[in-house]
Amino acid sequence: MNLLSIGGSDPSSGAGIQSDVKAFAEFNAYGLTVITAITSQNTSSFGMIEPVSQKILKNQLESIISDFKIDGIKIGMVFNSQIIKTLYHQLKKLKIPIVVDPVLKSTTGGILIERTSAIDFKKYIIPLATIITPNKFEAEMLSKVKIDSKSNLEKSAKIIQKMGAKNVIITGVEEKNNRISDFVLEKNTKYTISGNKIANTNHGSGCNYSAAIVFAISNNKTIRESVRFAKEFTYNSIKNAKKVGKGIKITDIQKTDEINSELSQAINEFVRIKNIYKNIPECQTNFVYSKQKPKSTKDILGISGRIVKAGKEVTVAGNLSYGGSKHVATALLTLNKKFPHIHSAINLKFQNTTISKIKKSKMIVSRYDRIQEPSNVKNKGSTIEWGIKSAIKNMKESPDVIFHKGDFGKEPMIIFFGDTPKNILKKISKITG
Ligand code: PXL
Repeated sequence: MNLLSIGGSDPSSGAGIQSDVKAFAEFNAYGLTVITAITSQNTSSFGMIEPVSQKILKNQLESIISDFKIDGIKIGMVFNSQIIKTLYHQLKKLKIPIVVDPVLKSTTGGILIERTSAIDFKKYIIPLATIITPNKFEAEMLSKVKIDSKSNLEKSAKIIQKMGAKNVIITGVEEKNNRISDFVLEKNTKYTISGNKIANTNHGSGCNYSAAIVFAISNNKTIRESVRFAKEFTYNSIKNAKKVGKGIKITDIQKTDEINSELSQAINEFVRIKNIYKNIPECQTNFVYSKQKPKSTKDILGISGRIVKAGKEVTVAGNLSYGGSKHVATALLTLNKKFPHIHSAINLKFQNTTISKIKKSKMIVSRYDRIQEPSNVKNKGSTIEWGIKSAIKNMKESPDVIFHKGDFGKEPMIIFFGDTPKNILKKISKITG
């Protein structure tokens, strides 16, 4: 996928086209750029702005449009009327989703559009927008409505939609309880999507949001899905913001490592297995995946929370994090010491029918008996470590499954082990399929 960012250059790479190229790369999309203006700024202050000439702007657009299949366009900083009109004439004929991020001011105080160009911005740029993503301040400036109530929020969005934007998302509306929400006005519907707020001043979050929106919408996601995706992406980029310069932090993208993406994919597949709710124990399920040579449970990725069942529905409650699982991660850690190729594990509900299916499919099974647990171990609380050790003591080959039948007040349990989460899913298919 090729995405085009049209906007200003920010030499600190926190915002503008540099930030978009980073975001697009994170989505595995190819980032094209057309520069409207060059800013000089850092994390503390905003310096000069020099818009590019109409000639080179037009030439940049022609070069890119004539060569690449463009899947989506984001328009950020446009600065003046000459740029606005040139963009309009080049873009009006294209049938590509366009996201307009109506940036007016930088966090450090730079004015990103000339005052006298506001009318042209409304006349030429807003009608190009498949989606426009003003923050609360920008929505107030564009609509001239003070957003101090829910009805004024809607009123502001409606006024902007009337200017010609198909869909309006007013971002970053503060709520009570440390929540922050986006108000969405589509053609025939309106709704609010809220999320947790992180209180920190940063450079780049608005750009990340609109970059994520253009990626999602160009990927045929609905507006609602795109908003959810952009919100999550932006939240993570703020959470992971780095103090790179001497001033405010710059948003950064948390790279999802291979372990993370393989485990999340496997978890998504797991919860969709037909009737899998029957295999979720009372104490719920965790699914873990370890780095090479784990030294402690901190090297093992798990759900800080659980895979839970509610009726016949199985969902993930919590996020993936290293050290997120104690119990299943300790079981894996113990097994990995003897069988270093085993890196993944999941616990499921003990059922005699499951055990007989496991035996029938010729998987290697071992067990331990909690009743035999020495009292000094019981008091120290490392039952699982003791259990796994005793189950594998005499084994030459690593087991696919270890189970125990419980103890007074302790739920019986089955744990599957495998090289990778995918390998575990394959083993589970033998008891569910
Ligand atoms: O975040 C808005 C923005 C967009 N584009 C450029 C910027 C900024 C904020 O500083 O500098 C070039």
